[in-house]
Amino acid sequence: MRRTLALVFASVMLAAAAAAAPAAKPAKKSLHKQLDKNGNGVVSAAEAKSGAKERFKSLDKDKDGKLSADELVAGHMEWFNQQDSNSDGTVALAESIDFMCGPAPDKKGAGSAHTECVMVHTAVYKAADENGDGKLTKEEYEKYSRQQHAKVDKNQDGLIIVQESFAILMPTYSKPGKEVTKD
Ligand SMILES: [Ca+2]
Ligand SMILES: [Ca+2]
Ligand SMILES: [Ca+2]
Ligand SMILES: [Ca+2]
Repeated sequence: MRRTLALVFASVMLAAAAAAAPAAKPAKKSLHKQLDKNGNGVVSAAEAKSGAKERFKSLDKDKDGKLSADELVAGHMEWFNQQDSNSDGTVALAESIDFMCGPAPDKKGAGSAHTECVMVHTAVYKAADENGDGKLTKEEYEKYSRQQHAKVDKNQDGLIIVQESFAILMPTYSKPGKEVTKD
């Protein structure tokens, strides 16, 4: 089941990446790079928003227009595997930041956005690393994802793509998203 989900997810990501950048290897591409469609080193509010929408669609496996806790967790577990770059089964803060925010930019003007991303994401990471040992385990990440889902989905019928679920889908980029999801 998991394998199938991973395969479906991978093929969706492949298709998306093929459209944007044919030569890129999507599995190793940081989230930051996936979102930064125009490649200027900054994930704009519009880029974060369209990224969240794409992700929502790809995670909504049963296509009911809502994200169940299981669907969200499956997506986050996919992220977990992509973040664990040294394959030791846990995600260190540095691995997580690499994936979410990309490397520190050399492009002028992208520096402050990167600093902001690192700050926001460090807070997300610390909240998820329940025992605070600097190693995020799959269990901690899953637990955190379910808690976040439950917090927003009070009536337990699944999340729809509104401001609140945007913050859960793209926690690191939820700040720019807040400005633009009220349409
Ligand atoms: Ca950009
Ligand atoms: Ca669904
Ligand atoms: Ca690791
Ligand atoms: Ca931990």
